[in-house]
Amino acid sequence: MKLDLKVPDISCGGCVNSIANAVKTLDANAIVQGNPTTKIVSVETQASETAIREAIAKIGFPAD
Ligand SMILES: [Cu+2]
Repeated sequence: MKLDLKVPDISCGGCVNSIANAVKTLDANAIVQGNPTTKIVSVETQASETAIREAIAKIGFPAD
């Protein structure tokens, strides 16, 4: 499944890395790409959207 999430609080590559690490605790094979300018984070994963949203909100990056 591929998700495009709008994550307003990302401001740099470090934020994207933090999100990638959180997603990878759910799915080690997930592919995460984020753009600090557009605030769009694309996630390719087998994990559910709900689980992804919870995991990233927990580390301070709630998605719209
Ligand atoms: Cu950052």
